[in-house]
Amino acid sequence: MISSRATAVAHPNLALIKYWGKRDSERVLPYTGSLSLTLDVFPTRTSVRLDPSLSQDSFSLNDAEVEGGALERVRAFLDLVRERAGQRTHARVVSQNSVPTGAGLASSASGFAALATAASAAYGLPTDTASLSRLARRGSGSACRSIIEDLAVWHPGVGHDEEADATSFAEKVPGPRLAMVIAVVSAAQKSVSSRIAMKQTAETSPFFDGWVSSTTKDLEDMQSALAAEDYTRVGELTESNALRMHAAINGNRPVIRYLSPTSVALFDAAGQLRGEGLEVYATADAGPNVAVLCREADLEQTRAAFAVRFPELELIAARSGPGAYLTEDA
Ligand code: 2P0
Repeated sequence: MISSRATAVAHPNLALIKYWGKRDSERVLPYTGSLSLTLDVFPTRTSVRLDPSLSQDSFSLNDAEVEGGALERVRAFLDLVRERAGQRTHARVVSQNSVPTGAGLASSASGFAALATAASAAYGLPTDTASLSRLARRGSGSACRSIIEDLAVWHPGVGHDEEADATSFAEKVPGPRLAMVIAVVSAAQKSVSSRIAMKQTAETSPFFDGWVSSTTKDLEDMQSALAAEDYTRVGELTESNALRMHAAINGNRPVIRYLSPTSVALFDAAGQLRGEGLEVYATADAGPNVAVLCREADLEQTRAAFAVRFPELELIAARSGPGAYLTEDA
């Protein structure tokens, strides 16, 4: 049924096997598959209301009107939705996002997952998870994984162009109960966006080919480890894949180095805690914040262990979260 207004909620995800590099920028098709945990913290709530009186889409985020590049990205996304729906009516988009924007905590993932879900319902597009995931991907690659609850694998898609577009989406995979402690090293906007940095890695880093081939293998191994509920192997692959992504990024020109001395100290602390019998593993996205992977049963102990070692840092405990869902209008 077509309703002219819909509201959706989505949560961020953090990748255990990272997405870094697009083989098709227009369709947001990655060089490799990736795999993530959707979290139960920092939801984004977005409503889309069709309004025939509007000559352009408008977008407010956390009660402030958005202009510039972020607005253009939302408009381009809604243009795609309208093209698919055969409609021309513009929309008012109102979003509340509780993740610190640009802090390397994947605000674009929850944002475009919520927008894809609300816009699909408002414009009458299919709302099954595969269709929503394919659509969310066009807004931001990692958003396709936030459509899915818990553990999600994003398939890179088969072939090129339309065939690849149709086959690149995320779906749920089984695995053990996982959780994360996110150490907020800096809540500031990152210096270079993922979108720009990953393009530079593909174009300039001599390590990019190695990143692609080893991540393809890491993803296969990760899916086997998750299916076998082999937590140790899951953790080892998670930490190693993250460091390989940063190694590839460190080969960029002009230079980018996302990890700070505190980030590196957090990786060291994870290794020390493993030595003391608490099995935790570190990962980091395109910024200095570090997420520490643990068994869900160890979440409070993990947070406490990092609070003792890093009393100055904000530590966020996150469990497995839900996929994107439609909700009542606010
Ligand atoms: C990931 N990241 O797998 C990786 C790890 C950051 C580091 O997906 O250009 O915001 O919108 O497709 O999804 C961040 O990239 O990039 C990201 P676009 P996106 O989570």
